[in-house]
Amino acid sequence: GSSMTNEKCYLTGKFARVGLGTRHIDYNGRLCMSSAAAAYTKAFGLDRAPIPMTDIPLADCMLVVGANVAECFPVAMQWLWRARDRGARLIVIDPRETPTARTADLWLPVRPGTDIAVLNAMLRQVIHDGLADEAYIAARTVGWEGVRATVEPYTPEMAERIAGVPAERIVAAARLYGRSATSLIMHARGIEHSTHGVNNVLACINLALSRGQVGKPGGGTIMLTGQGNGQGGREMGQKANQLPGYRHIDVLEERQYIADVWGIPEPELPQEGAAATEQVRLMADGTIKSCLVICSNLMVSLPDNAVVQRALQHLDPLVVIDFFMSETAELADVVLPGSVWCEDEGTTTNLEGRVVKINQAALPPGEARRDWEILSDLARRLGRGQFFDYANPRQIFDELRLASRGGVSDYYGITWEKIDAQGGVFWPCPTEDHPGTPRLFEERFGHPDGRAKMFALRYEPPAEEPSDAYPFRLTTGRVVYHYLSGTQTRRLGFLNSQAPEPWVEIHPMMAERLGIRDHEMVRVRTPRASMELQALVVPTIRPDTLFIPFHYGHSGAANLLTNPAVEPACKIPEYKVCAATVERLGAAPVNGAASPCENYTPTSDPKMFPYAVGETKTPASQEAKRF
Ligand SMILES: Nc1nc2c(c(=O)[nH]1)N[C@H]1C(S)=C(S)[C@@H](COP(=O)(O)OP(=O)(O)OC[C@H]3O[C@@H](n4cnc5c(=O)[nH]c(N)nc54)[C@H](O)[C@@H]3O)O[C@H]1N2
Ligand SMILES: Nc1nc2c(c(=O)[nH]1)N[C@H]1C(S)=C(S)[C@@H](COP(=O)(O)OP(=O)(O)OC[C@H]3O[C@@H](n4cnc5c(=O)[nH]c(N)nc54)[C@H](O)[C@@H]3O)O[C@H]1N2
Ligand SMILES: [Mo]
Repeated sequence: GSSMTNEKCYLTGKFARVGLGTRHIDYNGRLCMSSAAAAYTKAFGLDRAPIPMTDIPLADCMLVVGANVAECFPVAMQWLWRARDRGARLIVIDPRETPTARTADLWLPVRPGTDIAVLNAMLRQVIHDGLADEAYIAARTVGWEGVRATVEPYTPEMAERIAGVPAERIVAAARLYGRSATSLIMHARGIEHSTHGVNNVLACINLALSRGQVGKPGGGTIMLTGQGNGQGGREMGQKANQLPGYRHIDVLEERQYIADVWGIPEPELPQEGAAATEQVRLMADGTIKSCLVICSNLMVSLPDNAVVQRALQHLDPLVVIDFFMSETAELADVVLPGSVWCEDEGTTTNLEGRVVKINQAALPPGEARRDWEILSDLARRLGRGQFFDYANPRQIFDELRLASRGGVSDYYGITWEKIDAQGGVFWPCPTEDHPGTPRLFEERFGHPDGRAKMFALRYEPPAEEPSDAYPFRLTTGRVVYHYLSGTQTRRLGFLNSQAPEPWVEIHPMMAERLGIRDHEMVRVRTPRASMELQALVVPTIRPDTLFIPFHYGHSGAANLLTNPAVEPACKIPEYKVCAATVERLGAAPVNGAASPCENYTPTSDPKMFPYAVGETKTPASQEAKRF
């Protein structure tokens, strides 16, 4: 899990490979933003946000793609407000009018799963308006000719047909973005939780590169990283294909380096294992016989829940290390009470790539123990104690510094003292006298030739498209009140009273067509399962789209419904779109009946587009802050 400190993430990877000797270890970032990580590695040769958050106010235009910034990134939101106070323009691409979209100059309510069409059309418009930065493109990128040719057919009208966003709005967005001296694209899970997640992110990067923005203060792209340690968690070697320092598990020299740090012969170091989404299948068919889960609640977070439950019940034993009795712990043979971040010392790496220090504020209560002590003791019982002889987390950190040395994410020059003295240190930081690297790519990108790569991308539909039986597109995600699988927030009085159970958001027009009233119980069905929940009739969602928050367990888990299809390379699930239908409880199923979405053209719907293009809302900060 990436909610753990770097020290714990590092130890988990080492425990699997050295303590247990298994190649099957993976982490929950696979479910989070592994597509963005893959895209940044492909395009830039390095997977980290290129600029710090303090750069955001330098932007003249912010394009937010598939991110609910206000509800999910309140810290980053402060910087967004500062940019707005300076008059920066804001464009939001999201099927829902989120609190951030509500304050935007332009909202593009995209049909879930179709962003590439809009992004390609915006790039085409930038080119046609003569706004592409040819000098930058020639000097700093490769692949431009292919990109230019591929986006040419993506007229605004074609994008409108695919994505359901009016052509004039796409043109307006391209011009607002393209004419700004400094422009910043921020993206999150709305485009990354997709079977085309890698390409979706690459389409954002193409656009930013075409305007010469990447490597410039306040410009380029930022991936809004999820989880407490979403960035550090993917650099420490918890990933099926990766060793600490972002080293590759299939490159001999990199294996040899880590084997030396760990004091084992290289051939003993296991090879690449299965991704989390594949492990489920291997558990179900008996290939994987037992499992240790630390810091993840798979019964809520993995897609197509019924299959996950069957897979976990196959295991002997299933062991869970958690500080709360999660839905996954309920199925376990053994539950070991572990530690919350504030019961331990260590570091995390935030969404900027800044390594920060966490200090212990409390002791683990009762029989609970620190996670690193539990793992070290387990290793001892397995006869591998000599590799896990740590007196405290600082010793683990010092070892991980060494393990990351010379790697892409080089922490070698970072010490706990330096973190305190500098208010955090940005990796790469190769030596103790190096100050760290807040801004990347100012001179060169991470690839050997120093250039960024652009990729020619075509729109391809999501794995599951609406049909007569399932006419809606269902998307899932977050609300401000709950955190991830909800284990930590569903027990907090105020948060729970605000959102005690899940609901489905539906547009008033569709609710009316289906005879559904606000707060009435409905049944949502997908080809996998059905669930009963309250309808929340809201004008802030596309009429052909439904939304369910995923923070709940058991019969309230949105992941009963979701599609287990994954992106072919990085294996991230398609949480953000599948086909669904909704009906009043008690109403007969309407299989085959006329689709409620039929004959509906959102682009000509005044309710969806209450204000005209050009009626911008900037500066809006005072009004906006009231959301
Ligand atoms: N309150 C709260 N904050 C959190 C979390 C939490 O659980 N609760 N979780 C943390 C974690 S781990 C993460 S990963 C982040 C996630 O942060 P976000 O990615 O911002 O959150 P999501 O709700 O998953 O999805 C973002 C938006 O994508 C939109 N969307 C859905 N489908 C599409 C699509 O096809 N295209 C586009 N353009 N948009 C689409 C949704 O309507 C939603 O508004 O938040 C972090 N912060
Ligand atoms: N349908 C749908 N599904 C989704 C998503 C979506 O948008 N839609 N989002 C996906 C995303 S972005 C993410 S990140 C995943 C998250 O999925 P998970 O990682 O499975 O969810 P968490 O709630 O973070 O689970 C962490 C568990 O570990 C415990 N825990 C937290 N910190 C620690 C620690 O330091 N030590 C130990 N031992 N335990 C700890 C918590 O109590 C909790 O039970 O869900 C994914 N699933
Ligand atoms: Mo996440």
